Amino acid sequence: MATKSALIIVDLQEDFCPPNGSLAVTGGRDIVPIVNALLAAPFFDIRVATKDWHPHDHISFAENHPPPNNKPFESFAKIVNPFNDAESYDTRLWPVHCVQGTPGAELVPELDLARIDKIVEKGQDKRVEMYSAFYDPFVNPCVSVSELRGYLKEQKVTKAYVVGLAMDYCVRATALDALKEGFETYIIEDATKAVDPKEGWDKARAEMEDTGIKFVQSTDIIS
Ligand code: VGL
Ligand code: ZN
Repeated sequence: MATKSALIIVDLQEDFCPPNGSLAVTGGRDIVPIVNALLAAPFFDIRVATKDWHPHDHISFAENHPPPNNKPFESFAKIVNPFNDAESYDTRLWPVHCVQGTPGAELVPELDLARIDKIVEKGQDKRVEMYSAFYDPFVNPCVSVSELRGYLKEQKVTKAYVVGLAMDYCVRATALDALKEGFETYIIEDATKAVDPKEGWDKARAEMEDTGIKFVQSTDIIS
């Protein structure tokens, strides 16, 4: 089968970037020149950007939970599958971020949008967290599915190169699901940043490498 490579730019949105993002990832905006260089590389056949795209009453927002367990970055909430109360997970709560239609939800304006073939929105269902740009973590049944899988399969993509924000949350989850969906999956290491650049980065990197995700540098692609 012919190789077809997709660049998947995860959540490169204002709310994840300094100086004003509500959930700013340290150095988040610094990856934009590298991502733009990757967007310009003939190496890729398909270029996708994802957007975290939450309703104001999303379950991941700390302020939508009663005290005392409603501290952004610290508190956790239990999320139960609305279709199956035997399935649940604990999830970290965040400041309000990437609310549909707000300036914080916009892709950063420095991004070379003209080269992007497809924008995929995710996280619209208020009942579930959705770090992965493919689907939410519930399986029995899954609650929210984005357009990403269908689009990549329709385009006959075989390799997925994942970049963007944040390495230890949405980049990680998207890459793990890309691998699960049968794509040969890569992280371009210098084109992502972590919420927790120390333990978060190391833990996510080790886990991804263990499952078979490969780590490369942008200079391996743009030469
Ligand atoms: C993300 C936390 C909450 C991400 C999204 O894009 O990594 N992190 N929502
Ligand atoms: Zn989010």
